[in-house]
Amino acid sequence: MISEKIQNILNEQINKEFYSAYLYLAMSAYFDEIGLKGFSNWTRVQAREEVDHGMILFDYIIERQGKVNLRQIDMPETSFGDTLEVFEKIYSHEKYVTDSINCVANMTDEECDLATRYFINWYIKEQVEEEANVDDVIKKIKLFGGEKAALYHLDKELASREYKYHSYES
Ligand code: OFO
Repeated sequence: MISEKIQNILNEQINKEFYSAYLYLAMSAYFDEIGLKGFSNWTRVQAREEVDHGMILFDYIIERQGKVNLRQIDMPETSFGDTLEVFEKIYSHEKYVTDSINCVANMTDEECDLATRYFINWYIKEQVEEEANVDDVIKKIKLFGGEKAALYHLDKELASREYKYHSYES
């Protein structure tokens, strides 16, 4: 069984993961609106991964005989700037999520909860990957500047991202 402190912080994390999904969906809708289907696809795939992150936490709380407390999800922004601005926003959001995951890890240490410590390691690894993926897109946008042809090709590249469910073990 998990302690109340661990239960609370995991429930907060569920909320952050679902908020992330909302934020990515808002960005996806925006990219669709301005005709960047590839960027829209990339953010939509990311939104689905965020739902998975939330659900893995959800299932873990239940498995550890805790109580899932779903909280209100904040409304995401609905208007955004150019592709660089959006991806810089994504990067800073992911850094915020990384900090939040690190706080969960710290709390598992405080509470001597080794099972949750082991569980949360997957999220630590996942955040490294997410920050790197976003940084990769930012670098490409910066490298090619505002060139329309380059944006067209990057949009095509981002269109190839496919959603696949990855369990927390993999
Ligand atoms: Fe769930 O990793 Fe992004 O926010």
